[in-house]
Amino acid sequence: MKSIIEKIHAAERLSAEDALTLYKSDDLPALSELATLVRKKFNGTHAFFNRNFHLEPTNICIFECDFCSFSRKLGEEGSWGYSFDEIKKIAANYKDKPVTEVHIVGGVHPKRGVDYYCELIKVIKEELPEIHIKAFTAVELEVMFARSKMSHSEGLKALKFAGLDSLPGGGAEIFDSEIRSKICKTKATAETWLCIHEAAHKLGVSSNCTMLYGHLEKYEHRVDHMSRLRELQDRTNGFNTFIPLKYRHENNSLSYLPEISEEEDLKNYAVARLFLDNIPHLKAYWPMIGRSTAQKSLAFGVDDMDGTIDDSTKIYSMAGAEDQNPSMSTNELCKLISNAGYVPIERDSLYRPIISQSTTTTLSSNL
Ligand code: V47
Ligand code: SF4
Repeated sequence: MKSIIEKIHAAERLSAEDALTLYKSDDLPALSELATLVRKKFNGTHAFFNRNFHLEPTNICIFECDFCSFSRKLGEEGSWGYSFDEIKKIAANYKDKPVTEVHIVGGVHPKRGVDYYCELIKVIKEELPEIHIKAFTAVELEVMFARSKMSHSEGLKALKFAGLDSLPGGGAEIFDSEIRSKICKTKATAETWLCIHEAAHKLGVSSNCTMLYGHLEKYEHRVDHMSRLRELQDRTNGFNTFIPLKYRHENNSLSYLPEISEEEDLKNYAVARLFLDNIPHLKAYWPMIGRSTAQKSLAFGVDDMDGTIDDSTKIYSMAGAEDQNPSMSTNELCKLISNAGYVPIERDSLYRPIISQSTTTTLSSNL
């Protein structure tokens, strides 16, 4: 541990072995102190949030990931698929609201190709021309590109032309092929996931990255996963933020696994902050981890709380997350952040601060 602490103080890169040693340590106060040192180098005392909503156009999916509580088969009870008219109405609801981002992910539908998704983007941009569209996991993209007989680069160019602004980080799960084959064996491989994000970065489309943890994987697999992300980031610098996603165990085929403890969640955030020395932000996605742990995570390297959400996502509530109708006002987000000792900053999707009248009012009433 001593040599790792020296490396961190000297801003030297940690090895995979160092990360494993950190994972095996139970010294949470030391991990908190070290991760805070590094988060302050990246982001000072700022902690970010945005005003966003999610759109999950369908939960119909050709895959059967063991950890997924969200997907249904075509025609199965509980499945949904919005028409373009319905999507237009959802977007129109936000016309007078100061949201800056829509996050679009869904099931991998058996029939839809690139043209469909270009049209979907256009429908939203007609209603909300200024909104940042962060859409489609690499898993969805692989299938839609193959269906439209397009290369990764051709498909991404078409979506970018239609108005796609960035990619979310979903679908990465855990890259190790043995564990991946046990929890989501038929969907995009690790290599494909990385290849699609690399192609996006080369086209100037930045993205996020995630890691699903707390299921069958071991610490070694998490370190391998983050090593592959760090290596790609060295080459492209296209990742904005890393989002660890804790496996939630209700209503899916891995429900027999217990969920891991909050201490393990906080440790995971700290190790990620210390190991991923080239990804500027670390996000605690509060609808998945819960508000209380998200707030604590600010002392373990996290600098981003995601956003207001507006009760627009089902992925985590269906998997047993505490918030069954996730939504937070900017006031609540600011309070959560300032009560943890950080300065709340509203950001856009590329982490540029947004200073609006309402943020200034919220900030001054919370500081
Ligand atoms: O890829 C599915 C995860 C992801 C469960 O980019 C589960 O800003 C835990 O990637 N327990 C999709 N996790 C969501 C996602 C995301 C979320 C928030 C922000 C961003 C971003 C991206 O959700 C899937 C999978 O890893 N997931 N089921 C579950 N039972
Ligand atoms: Fe489909 Fe995504 Fe669920 Fe896997 S995680 S079954 S790809 S919706």
